[in-house]
Amino acid sequence: MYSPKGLTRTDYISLNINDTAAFARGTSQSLWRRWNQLSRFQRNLVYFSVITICLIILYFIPNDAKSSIIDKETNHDQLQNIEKHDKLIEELVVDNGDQGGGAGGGEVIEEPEFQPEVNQIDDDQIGPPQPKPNAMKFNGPQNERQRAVVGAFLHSWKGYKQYAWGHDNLKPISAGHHEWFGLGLTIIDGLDTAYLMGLNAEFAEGKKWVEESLTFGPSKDVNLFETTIRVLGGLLSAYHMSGEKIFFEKALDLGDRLMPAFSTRSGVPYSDVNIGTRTAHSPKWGPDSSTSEVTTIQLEFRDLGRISQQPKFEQAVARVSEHVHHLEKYDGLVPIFINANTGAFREFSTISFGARGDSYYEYLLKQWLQTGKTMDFLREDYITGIWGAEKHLVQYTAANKYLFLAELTGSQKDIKPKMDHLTCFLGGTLALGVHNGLPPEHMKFAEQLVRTCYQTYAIQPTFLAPEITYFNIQTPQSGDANQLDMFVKTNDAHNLLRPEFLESLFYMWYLTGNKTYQDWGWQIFQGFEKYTKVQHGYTSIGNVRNTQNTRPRDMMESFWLSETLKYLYLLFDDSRKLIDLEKWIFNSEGHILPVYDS
Ligand code: DMJ
Repeated sequence: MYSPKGLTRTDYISLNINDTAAFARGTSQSLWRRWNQLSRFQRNLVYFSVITICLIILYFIPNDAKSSIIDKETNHDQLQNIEKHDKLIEELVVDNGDQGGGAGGGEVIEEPEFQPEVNQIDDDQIGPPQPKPNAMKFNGPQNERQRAVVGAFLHSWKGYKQYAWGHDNLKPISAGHHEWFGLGLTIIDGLDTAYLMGLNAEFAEGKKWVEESLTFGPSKDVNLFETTIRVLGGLLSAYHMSGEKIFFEKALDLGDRLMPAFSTRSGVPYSDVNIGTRTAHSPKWGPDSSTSEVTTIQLEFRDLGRISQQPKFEQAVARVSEHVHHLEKYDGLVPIFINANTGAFREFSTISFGARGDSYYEYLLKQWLQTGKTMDFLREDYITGIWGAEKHLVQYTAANKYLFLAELTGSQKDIKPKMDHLTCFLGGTLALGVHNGLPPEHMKFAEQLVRTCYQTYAIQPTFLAPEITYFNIQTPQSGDANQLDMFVKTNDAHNLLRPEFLESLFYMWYLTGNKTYQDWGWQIFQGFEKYTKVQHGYTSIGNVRNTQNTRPRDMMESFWLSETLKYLYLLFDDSRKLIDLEKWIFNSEGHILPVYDS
């Protein structure tokens, strides 16, 4: 019997004679008796009726009321984010209007009405941003050189469209295709370049393919880094430039599917992930991930996290950067392999600003810029890394004092006097840093490195650089006055249509206004036109050292469209205003992402 604490027996008796309570109890007891007397069928009938009535009531509550009950706050944040992004685009459109000249110069951009959508929220996924009111507007080529580059893009696109559409790469000689991940890499890498060049029809073709044919299942094993910089970066860039929602939706789907790569003990991702089955693993060739790969995914995942309002993307990659920040380094320099499970660098692995090391340094600077110069540890690590490079890697040729960055190998950190073409990105990155207030002496470093990289092209009869160059640093005992500064081994004499040096020339031109950089780029473009252009596109070649025997490889890499031709087009932008470097940042594949305040 119920006996409330603190009440006397007398109190209880007086309550017990309350008629209402007795009636209520009596009524409920009799209802219960009647319920027990019902047959099973009758009880089921009652259950069914009650459920049906509830469902009818729910159905007639207005949708708006439902969604505001679900998540008022989330929608508010999301809209704020969209407004901020729109403002950025708006400012850029105004900047481009200043260019004048050419078709459509200074046109007024029409703004479609902003239609916020609600009711797109489920457990894990906040609805994507809405169709954007502003798209960036470009007027197409403004001079002969830009027109020539657009011609190269169209020739490449045409061959790809005809013989390799939807596949990763074009084989421009045999008129076939090459598959790597099966993600239509050339389309996605080419989208924002087409947009930048004002090629609306080509952009629309690519968009249609993304809408109708780009799928990520059922089982696709991909490299996390390559897929992030090319596909995720390409989709995000296309979204920011065109405002077309489909690119955001695909990027969000892909980002989600790449996330299992981060499920390691250390948080350092595995190199490979199956985006269909959502499982991740180390590369087939060994237990470790490449240092540059795990540290060159941050710009893209951060951007995706910001525009989707899903912090998990940014958190995953920020954790990697913080982890690497805390690892012991060699005066800021990092070994090129890192283990995803232990989170430790592989002992005695090579130190290099070339393959597997390069973009670690690039993304330190660019992440700092992307986050409005608020993440100090990235800036510090970048400055320390450059200082380490000057101290340990910078070498000069004996004959003409050409500066280059050597590699350090083995436990003794022996100097290997070779430099990958990949290292030629660094001149542009250094210049970008100086432009943003980093040590002015970095500019001297940039100029010297750019001079050397130019030589790697200029000394070849094809005017195209090899993949790897070796340098003479010893003064010959014989006192040979004709000693060469650099030489190329047979196996390193290929040119894959790579962009790094043109990327640097673009930054040097944009940030200094020195036309020599444009002229150098034009000379190189002539080399590509003469020795890599074939019937259905442009091909990588096996030998830059002999114009009569270039050994075409029948392969057009997707970065030819996303980077090489884009940087050439921007290098020949006489206004130096097409892309505002205060507001946009280029990812490692040449895709364009917005700079945030923090
Ligand atoms: C591109 O995919 C990217 O630039 C990457 O960072 C390095 N390699 C190629 C181009 O050479």
